[in-house]
Amino acid sequence: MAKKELSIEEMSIHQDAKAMLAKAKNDGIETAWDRLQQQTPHCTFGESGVCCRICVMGPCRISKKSPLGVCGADADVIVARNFGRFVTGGAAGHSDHGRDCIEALEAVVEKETDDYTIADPEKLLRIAAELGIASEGRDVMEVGKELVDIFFSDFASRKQELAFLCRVPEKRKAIWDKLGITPRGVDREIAEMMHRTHMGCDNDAANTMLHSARTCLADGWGGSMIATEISDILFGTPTPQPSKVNLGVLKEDQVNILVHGHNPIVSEKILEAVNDPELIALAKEKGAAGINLAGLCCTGNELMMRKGVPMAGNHLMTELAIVTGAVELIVVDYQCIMPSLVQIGNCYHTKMITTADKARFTGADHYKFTMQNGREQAQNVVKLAIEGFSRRNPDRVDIPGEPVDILTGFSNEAIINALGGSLTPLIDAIKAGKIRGIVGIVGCNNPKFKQDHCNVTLAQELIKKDILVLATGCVTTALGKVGLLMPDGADQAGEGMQEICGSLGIPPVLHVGSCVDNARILQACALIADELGVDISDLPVGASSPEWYSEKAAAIGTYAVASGIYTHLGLPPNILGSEVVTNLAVEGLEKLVGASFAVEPDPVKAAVLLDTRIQQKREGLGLT
Ligand code: SF4
Ligand code: MSK
Repeated sequence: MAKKELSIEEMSIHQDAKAMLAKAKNDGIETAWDRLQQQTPHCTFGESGVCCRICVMGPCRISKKSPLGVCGADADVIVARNFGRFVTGGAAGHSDHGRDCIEALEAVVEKETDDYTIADPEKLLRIAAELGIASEGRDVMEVGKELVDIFFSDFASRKQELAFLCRVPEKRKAIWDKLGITPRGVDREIAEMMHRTHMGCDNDAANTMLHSARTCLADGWGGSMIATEISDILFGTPTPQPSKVNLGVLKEDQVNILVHGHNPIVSEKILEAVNDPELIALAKEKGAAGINLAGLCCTGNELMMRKGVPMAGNHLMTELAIVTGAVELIVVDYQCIMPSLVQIGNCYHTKMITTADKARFTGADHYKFTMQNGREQAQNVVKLAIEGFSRRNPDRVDIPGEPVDILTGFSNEAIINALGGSLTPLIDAIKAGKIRGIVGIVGCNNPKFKQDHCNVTLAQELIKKDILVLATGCVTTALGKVGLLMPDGADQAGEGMQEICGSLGIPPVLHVGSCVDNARILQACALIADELGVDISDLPVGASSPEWYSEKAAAIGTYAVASGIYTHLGLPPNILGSEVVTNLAVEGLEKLVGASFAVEPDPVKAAVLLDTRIQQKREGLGLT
């Protein structure tokens, strides 16, 4: 039986979303919420993870009546294999993004491009020093070449461990060594997972789950961390700066271009092009007042963190942004881009432009960006948007609401800077109980939840309990839209947080970046643990992804847990068909890696779980 149809009120907490959901209905546009309705109820075999499709003796699905697949695999083996491949998809996504960043840095240091340069040479030298590369008296490009080699070799096979494991506290590394999950080459762990989950290989659920952890650690401390650090080197390390969020950032009288995806390599060039005086003049010739660039999802986060570019919306706002009728062009790189954007764009005048050969969409125009043609392609793409302005139908335009102010750009460097040069004031505030702990809220939207209800409620509940929130990914937009990314958002926090935020002039929720930037949170935890001489699992910290949907989010959760961070999920992965795997995820991992998953759809209850954990850890450190 299909689920009862949701009212618009039940779909989202945001006024801009609700206005566009109503407009979509009027305009006859189908959205993710409608398609979820059509897909409901979901297949219970798929949902519980007991459907196996990895060979053609099957597909097999496990039930009471048929408890074994044709080969004899049981539910535990099948669920663990499916979960392993699921998180490996996420680790591969982040890490391949990281590899693209290495290739970009390589092109710069080898002087194979005039279109890109190094924006933060100090950071390059700092990381080189961390990884043991001598730089005194040397040209930064030469040092960069060695850095590129180290990063490339992190993807290979002939290594015992990843380069950035130098950031991992010794106690944590000892745990990984003992369990045999120290991440080696990124590609090696990914390939090994595919091998292990081939028919007839790893048929021990717990063993497969341990390799899932290893693969995800290679993502967090490898692929993602490399992507973050190189993006800072190439485009600048984020510093606090103002920006704006919600669909109100679109401008009725201007050419509107949205950038969507994850990797800033394309969007940084689009940003340059929209500021080109010749292109602005061309837009004016065509009757527009200017060219307006705004972000979606994590490409939006990347540009917002570094350049203050406004954010139009998160995952579930991407379709609704087109429904405004005011968007000429959506330029995408990769990940989290719904194919429906092409179909919805066709119902208005919105064109979708793909830029990466690995992420093409039928019906979209393809403008391949390379390190050599980035500037020229960005100009071409912006010209296309300007042409599109004349096709806009003003009668179909409706831009809802006023944008909300936010403060963005809290990289670890910026946080340390705001604290006066070291983490000591933060640690002192934690010791004094003014900040009782830290939780990273990360990830997505999922139409199975009222959009952003859980993301926002959880953050509000945590800051009330004097728990500092670090936000990445699509959660950021949600929290920004309700005012939590501004210093006066601290009015909603407990007394301790109010005092700290007031004295530092910071919001109660710090925006630390995109999905790959969760690596910044790993590094921050490691720095705090080292400062206190403890393991990450001893810290009063937690992570949460209340409305997650993607393989990448599951990979992030898995590397957080394997790094010793208790992690809440708003809904379970597709593992409930196996008691062994489920128990391992929510209990067994605690004994092995000192942290586990907790699943709780209610954000108020989730805040209590995270708070309880934080209190236990505080007491473990001798704090009240
Ligand atoms: Fe079925 Fe086994 Fe093949 Fe999976 S590997 S499809 S359980 S026979
Ligand atoms: S874009 S993975 S919906 S956060 Fe990074 Fe947003 Fe989640 Fe994609």
